[in-house]
Amino acid sequence: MTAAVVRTGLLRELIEAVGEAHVLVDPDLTASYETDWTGRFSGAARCVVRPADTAQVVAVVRACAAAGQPLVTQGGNTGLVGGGVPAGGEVVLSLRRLSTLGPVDLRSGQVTAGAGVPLAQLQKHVRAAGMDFGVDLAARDSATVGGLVATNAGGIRVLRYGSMRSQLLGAEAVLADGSVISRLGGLLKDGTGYDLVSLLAGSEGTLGVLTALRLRVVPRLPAGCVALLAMQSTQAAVDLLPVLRERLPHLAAAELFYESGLALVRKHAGLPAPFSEPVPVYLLLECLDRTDPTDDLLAVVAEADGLIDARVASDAASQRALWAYREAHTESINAEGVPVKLDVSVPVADLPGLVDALPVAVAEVAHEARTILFGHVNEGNVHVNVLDAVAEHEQVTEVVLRAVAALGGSISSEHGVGRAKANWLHLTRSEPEIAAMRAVKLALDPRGLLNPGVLFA
Ligand code: 2HG
Ligand code: ZN
Repeated sequence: MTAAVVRTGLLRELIEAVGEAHVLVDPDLTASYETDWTGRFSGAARCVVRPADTAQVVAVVRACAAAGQPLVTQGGNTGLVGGGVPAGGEVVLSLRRLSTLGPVDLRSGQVTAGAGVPLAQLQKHVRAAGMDFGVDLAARDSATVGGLVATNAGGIRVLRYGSMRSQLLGAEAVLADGSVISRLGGLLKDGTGYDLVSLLAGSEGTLGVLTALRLRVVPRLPAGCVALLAMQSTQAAVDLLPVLRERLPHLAAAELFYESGLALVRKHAGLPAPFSEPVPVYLLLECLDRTDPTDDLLAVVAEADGLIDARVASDAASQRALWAYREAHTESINAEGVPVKLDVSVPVADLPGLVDALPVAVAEVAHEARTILFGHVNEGNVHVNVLDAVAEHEQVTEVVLRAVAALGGSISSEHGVGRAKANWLHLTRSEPEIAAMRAVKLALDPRGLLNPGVLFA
């Protein structure tokens, strides 16, 4: 720490709040907090503060409020919309040290987790108690529970258990003035006024700092089966959904990807081709149950219209091998270059049309661009990753999000709005809706100190 830095009053107060070792100002130490996972968003932090508990978060928020100092809250820094890194000059409030895990309460089917607990650690903890957690996603080792709630993350099990908000039964949060809301009792019924906990889910750090979460756990389903289907078209994959819903009550995931993404996954993760020939569409299905669901899944696969080929895996290692084709997409794309990432959803009937239209629309505004699509088919959720187009990111964002809005879709399905899409919020939220959201923001954070520039431009 330099003498010039020590002189300012705020830094002295932050050091008093969390200890000198946890106020980082050395650029070598702050760097990993200042750039997002994709490498697209970055800004210099005034400093990085690492509180150990809620009382320390309160002290940090109070000190920043007194100094009029903006804050950016950060969990595992796996966000994809620039919502957890500074734009320049903010204090980064890293919550990774809030890593307490309470006992799994089997009577209520609930657990309390600190905001900084990584998803994989929560899963391990809950599974050790014979239960499971309803949300899973590829960034599980780093993504923290607080960040997942703040962005209302979805992932690969939404069709079975819903998004993060659906797992949330209570929360503790520090508001912009340093006051604390604590609703961790896990009441399943509570009709006393506004649902503040639910409001904080998906608020992207703009309304308060989530410090602990009360979460639902789900039964552990030990018997699984995974199938990778080579399909003739996206339409054929979408047309299969009613059959899956009717005949596979144990369906836990339905994921879509294409040759363009698979080629990058094979190149960067070194995986063999899943089938003898490239095919138009890959559909990955997973069933989870108490007893082996393989026969049911096989029967559905055998009769699927539009099927070219299929691989079915019942043992854990072969299941992981099939999942790798889907889960390695994000890292493989980033290994190729910094992508423009747009996470969108449309009514599922419109998904095939969107998938056909997007690469054409993107090519018109970014001639060298490579558009890679993949996603969660049941929710009509497509991850649009555009490589070689960072210079044209505005135009690319504009054409993609307008196409989605024209179909009545959402410009942010599960990653949040962040800084990346704040300028386009009006495309799928009406003026009265945005006015209501701004009114809430103004009431809870009148000086705009929490995650400025996130959600609202
Ligand atoms: C996924 O589904 C994540 O794997 C990341 O939501 C998507 O990298 C992406 O665009
Ligand atoms: Zn996703």
